[in-house]
Amino acid sequence: MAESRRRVWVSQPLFDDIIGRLGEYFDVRGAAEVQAYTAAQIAAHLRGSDGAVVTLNERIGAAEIADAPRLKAIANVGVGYNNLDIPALDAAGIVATNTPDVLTETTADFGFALLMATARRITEAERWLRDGQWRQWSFSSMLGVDLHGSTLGILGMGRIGQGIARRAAGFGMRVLYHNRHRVDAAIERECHAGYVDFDTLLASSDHLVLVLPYSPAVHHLIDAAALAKMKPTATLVNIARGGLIDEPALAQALSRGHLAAAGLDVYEGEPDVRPELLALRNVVLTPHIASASLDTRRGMVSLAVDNLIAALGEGPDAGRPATPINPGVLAIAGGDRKTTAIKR
Ligand code: 8YV
Repeated sequence: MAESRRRVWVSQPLFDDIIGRLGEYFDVRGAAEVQAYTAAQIAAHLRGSDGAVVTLNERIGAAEIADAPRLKAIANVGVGYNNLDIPALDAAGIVATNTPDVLTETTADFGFALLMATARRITEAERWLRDGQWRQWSFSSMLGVDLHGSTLGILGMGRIGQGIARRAAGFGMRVLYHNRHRVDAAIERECHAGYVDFDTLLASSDHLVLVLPYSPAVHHLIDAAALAKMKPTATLVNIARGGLIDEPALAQALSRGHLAAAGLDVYEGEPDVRPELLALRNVVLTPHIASASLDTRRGMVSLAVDNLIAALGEGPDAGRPATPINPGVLAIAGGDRKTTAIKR
């Protein structure tokens, strides 16, 4: 009897033509519509699957994989992977991959767009106009903060942070950054960026952009104490993860004039946005769209699909997914589950 094909679960509708490539190797179970899964539903889907393509909304940890003995690879469509419990996946011998690089420039573009919208009050001004409040032009209405000649602070100097720094040079901004590790001198030179400690970054930035990966170690890094160290004229932009900011503390700082404005693309409880943020006029709010250009979202799905095919030991790169998060799992030899990521 012919061996049955291995099964792959695709958690959300992505791009059918790209996802279709999985069908060459696997039996693909996909979602026809956008889904908000419970943990139990995710576990049920993983239970019968050999591989999965997931997005940031699907949280996969020890509980979800405990009951998924067939699962060997998870391809995350996104560069951030705080939705995945990597130690638990490591322990289970499951390969995880993400989608870096393909989204760097698009996300840096958006970070800059959100920064400009925030500093120059673009969405607030549009709301005001649409509300019919523009009855007479006024010299002193909608006064914003300049980008040119100002100091841009970048928290997290990875690929996207560097992309934002390169853009800032064209705007005549002085760039400071803080990162877990100081980056190479060659990158600092290319980005015209100077390394400072966290408190100096907070105190010196006219505009501060958050681009660091989220982990419990940096939960609410931007809390009331950090906000108090910022200039009252400063703007804050977050395109990383909502959990980096203590949102009630931010809302309070914005409403009391301790910070000029904020631009947020990510939220701790997304898709729910706190009412106190929705009520403020000096916040630009976007629904987690920093990587959302058609080409880039297609590129992300394509990389995730290629990663999954390779991680499950098929295709031209069998056993060698391009962007593994936990490459150690691929390297492990011996033991049945751990070796099945390599071509059977
Ligand atoms: C994605 C993101 O849209 O890559 C990331 O980390 O936050 C976004 O670019 C998201 O992850 C989709 O799953």
